[in-house]
Amino acid sequence: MAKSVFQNSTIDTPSNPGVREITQTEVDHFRKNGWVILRQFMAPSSVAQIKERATQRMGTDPQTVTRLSPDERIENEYNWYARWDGPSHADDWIKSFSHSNSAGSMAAAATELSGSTIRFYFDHIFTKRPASKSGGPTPWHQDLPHHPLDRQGGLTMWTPLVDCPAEMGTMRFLNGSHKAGIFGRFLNRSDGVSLVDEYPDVIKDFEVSDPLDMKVGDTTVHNLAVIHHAPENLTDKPRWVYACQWLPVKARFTGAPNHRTDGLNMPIDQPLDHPMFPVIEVRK
Ligand SMILES: O=C(O)CCC(=O)C(=O)O
Repeated sequence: MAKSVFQNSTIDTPSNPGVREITQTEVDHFRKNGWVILRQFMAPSSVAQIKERATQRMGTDPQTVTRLSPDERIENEYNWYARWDGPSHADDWIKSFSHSNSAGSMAAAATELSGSTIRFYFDHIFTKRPASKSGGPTPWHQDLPHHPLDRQGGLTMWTPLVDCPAEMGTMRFLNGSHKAGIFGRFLNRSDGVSLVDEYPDVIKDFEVSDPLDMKVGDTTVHNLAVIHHAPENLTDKPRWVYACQWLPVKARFTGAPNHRTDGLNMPIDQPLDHPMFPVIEVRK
């Protein structure tokens, strides 16, 4: 069980960040399966803070927003979701939350799960539309091939900002598939081919995790190399999610194109030492 859940539902500062500590059982599940669900990981008040800021920025009928201007909303790049990329770079409260180095914080949990000092890589808020409005499935894929990183060990924390029953499209994982190697790029393919279409044996080799019903405050964490997908959103409401990615500090930049690293002039083959990607050393 969790060492501590929240004593004070208003905790929302970096020194009191509204995230509980994680348990060894959770670490063991993550290392074995490549993913874990952290029940009641975030204080509902923290989730509410993020949701409120997201709604202000993206609207109640959420639209994709850019970093160019704090007010601008644009046509969704992909029909099935709307996104706010990098809220931590635009909103001080979200930054204080995501960059906290307290003993109970996202960074502390990422450090425990990865077994390494970690670097904040990015965060984003995205909503998947109802299937009736094009909110289709996210295809089977691994995250790592989409990033300019030379190694495994990174992880994503995925936190719904609303209660998210399985039919809203919570993720499914192939248990243990983070140890199977790298299969290629399958997100945003124009031919609709997914990893499982091209490598059907993975479904036989690795068990599919059970559907997850998630409540506000629950978070799934997955290794960037685990094979996963999310079914379509079968409800009539948008599925709001806050996701944050963390890297092992030793990961090095390959120079492959990526909108989050393009133009930052980071040297190839070096760690991603840039103010956008700070190393977060957790306070003991
Ligand atoms: O939210 C989704 O539909 C998919 C998210 C995902 O694949 C990820 O965060 O790696």
